[in-house]
Amino acid sequence: MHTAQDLYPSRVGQQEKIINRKDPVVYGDQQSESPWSLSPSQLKQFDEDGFLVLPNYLPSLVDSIKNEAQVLKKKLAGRDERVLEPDSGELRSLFALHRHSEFLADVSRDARILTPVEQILASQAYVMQSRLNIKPAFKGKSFAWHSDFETWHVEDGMPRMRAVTAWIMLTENTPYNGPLYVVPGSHKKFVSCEGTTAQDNHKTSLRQQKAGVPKPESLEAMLDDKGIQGIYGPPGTLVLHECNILHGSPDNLSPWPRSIAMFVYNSVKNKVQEPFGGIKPRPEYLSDPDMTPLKKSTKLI
Ligand code: 6CS
Ligand code: FE
Repeated sequence: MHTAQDLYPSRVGQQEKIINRKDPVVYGDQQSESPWSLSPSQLKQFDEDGFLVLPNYLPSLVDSIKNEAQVLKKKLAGRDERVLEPDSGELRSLFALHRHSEFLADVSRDARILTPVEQILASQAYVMQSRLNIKPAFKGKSFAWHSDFETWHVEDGMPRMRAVTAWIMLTENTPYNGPLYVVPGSHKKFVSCEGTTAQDNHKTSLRQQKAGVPKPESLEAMLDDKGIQGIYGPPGTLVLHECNILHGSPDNLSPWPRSIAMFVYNSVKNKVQEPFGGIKPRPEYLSDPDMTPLKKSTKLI
């Protein structure tokens, strides 16, 4: 049984409601000498919008990440880390990049990424989850509107909103190839969703999420208020994405894949507990129990 107070109850059989965020967004605003620190205006933008786009930030890593992804696809053949598209059976996502590839573990520690992440979190961090989202041409299916934090809280036991996702565009992200839609400012609200969570929900939710998806009434309230913004950019663009921002993406109807590599950084001060949804913890490839703080690396620079 869970003993910690649940500040963000969701899928615990109650009526759906929208509540206020109870945690800071930017935990510290320290400026360091580092060339990769965010400026005060970038921190302010992240605080207000819940995301920040750094166009063409890591172009030199793109080809190496793509090559490594090909190796990992083979290495992980037949394993649960590979998640398939709902209809076509094409590869949709590949999880635990940092656990199966030294190179991608190096990318996760890259000072160009970890400096702004630690700045926002005002602490050291570890990679709780990493994945490749492939969004294959024509066959890549949508992701329903959701907050990542909602899932990590209910299914993984992440207690507070103190995590940031950094994702790197591996192909151009355009309005046509199933881009990410975000709701700017939505990270300051929390949709406490209806329903409950089935054991092993993750076996279906990664192909098509149903639990933890707000009802149309809640979505209308959030989207009408704050609007929708698509995130576009050339390969090598880095996006910093607050853990509770409402987001989703449409099907890819184009002949161009929309592939990204994504690393979820949880603060070491935000130790995961038992899942708040009363289910057993998800497998390690979805929520890494190794909370050893990452050391920034300049190896790839
Ligand atoms: O399950 C997860 O951890 C992530 N994946 C999906 C499809 N939704 C919630 C969260 O972003
Ligand atoms: Fe998500």
